Amino acid sequence: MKHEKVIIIGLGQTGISVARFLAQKNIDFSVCDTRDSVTNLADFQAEFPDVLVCLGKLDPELLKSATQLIVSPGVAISTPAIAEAQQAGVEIIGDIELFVRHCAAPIIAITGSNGKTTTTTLVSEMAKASGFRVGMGGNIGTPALDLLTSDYNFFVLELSSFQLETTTSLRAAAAVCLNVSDNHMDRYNHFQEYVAAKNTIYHDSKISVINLDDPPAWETATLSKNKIGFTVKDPEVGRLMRSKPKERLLASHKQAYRRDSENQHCFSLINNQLCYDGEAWLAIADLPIKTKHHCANLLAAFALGSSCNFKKEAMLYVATSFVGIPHRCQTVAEKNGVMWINDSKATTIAAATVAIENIGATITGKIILIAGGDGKGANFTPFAKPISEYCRAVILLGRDAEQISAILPNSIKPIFLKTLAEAVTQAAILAEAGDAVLLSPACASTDMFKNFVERGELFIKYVKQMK
Ligand code: UMA
Repeated sequence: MKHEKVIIIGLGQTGISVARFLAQKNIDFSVCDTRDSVTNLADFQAEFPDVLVCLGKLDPELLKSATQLIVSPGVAISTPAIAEAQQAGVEIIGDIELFVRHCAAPIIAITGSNGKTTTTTLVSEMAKASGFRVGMGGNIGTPALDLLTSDYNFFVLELSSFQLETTTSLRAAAAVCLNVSDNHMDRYNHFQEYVAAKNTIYHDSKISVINLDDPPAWETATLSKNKIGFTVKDPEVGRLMRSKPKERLLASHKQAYRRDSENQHCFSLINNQLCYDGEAWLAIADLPIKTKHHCANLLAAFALGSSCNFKKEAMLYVATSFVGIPHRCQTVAEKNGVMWINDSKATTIAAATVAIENIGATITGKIILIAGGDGKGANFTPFAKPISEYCRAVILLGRDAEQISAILPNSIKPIFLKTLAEAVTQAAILAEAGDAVLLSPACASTDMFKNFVERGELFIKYVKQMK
């Protein structure tokens, strides 16, 4: 038998959580990172003085000598040295796979191109309000393995497509893929490959929660026996659940709800009320955030919570008191009749589009948009529509500024600037009473900032400094 040899790939947050976990289990490991230098190397070596760390190009022979590679989400498993090792029989997993192999409590798993952080937070708050001890983590920030040190009733995990690619045994108690739109096209050959990665969240899940408005997001879920759908577009679906329980949801959603399913229900919007199988739970008027996009996240959270026996009153309490999370359409200031909104977390065109449409529809004036950064290979063409509908001016920053400028309508002349501070100053000059200045970059931040949090915090700082 080959002696166990584990190599961790990546020395970011994930790699360190894996290292700590393995050390605790007395399992030997070494670490590789494809970068020539990593900022936390000294700290890592102080904590793990005996561990071999290799930086720079991955050595295929070294990887092939391992029995298992634990690959961080930021590293593609299609990287030639990793793919070669896999072909040679080395097991390739990620931190989430390691987590599920060692976790005893049920997992609520959430993915999607947009809304996953909000929904994960909502579900976690609903679990707490229902009296459960809950560990929240994954892509949302706390690496999943760091949660295993405490005793929880539930784990609520936000999972990225990268994390799902290296996870085969998830078996969630309840799972949802909220939606799928063009994202991370620098990591995938085509959209379908990205959709497939997202949909693996449903494999062997006990209950699959399905967005009936977004067919790519429910492809694999149709195989599950127990399903709860949600829709903000089709009130008929909700009504049907009440009136014809035996023939629930046929017609338009035939594929999502197979007739042989054992258990199928639906959360929907009917006459501005959030409903369960056609019965009103809550009015939109009672929510602090009233956008359709937020309602969709709430309906998904209700569906996940209901499938895990959360208390209805607890879920309603969280829904009516939730005011949003930082860096997501966060109102930072109102000055001279102009709203200043920080949506730094919008790293995709779809997320920025939702923000532009939601905000554009509620203000009397127009939007001054600050966008740009690392577009991750996305095609910006669909970004033209929301911009031409709702924006007065577009200020562009970062690596892919030129690419965004290429899709702008003729009526909008792009303003290219070098720093976020300059962008805020320029936006203040352009904005008129009734307008909103919106930082919603549609791009990742890493070409100019440490992360989207730093980008958002700097935006807030510059706005607050303005007279
Ligand atoms: N990197 C290399 N070579 C390596 C290792 C990493 O170049 O050998 C680069 C990556 O390409 C990336 C950066 O280093 O640019 C960080 O990658 P990582 O895998 O080390 O990241 P972690 O620090 O472990 O953070 C990861 C998630 N990051 C990514 O998936 C890129 C974090 O999600 C997550 O919070 C954390 O694990 C804990 O689970 C962030 C993210 O941007 C928020 N996620 C993407 C998204 O939401 O769109 C998927």
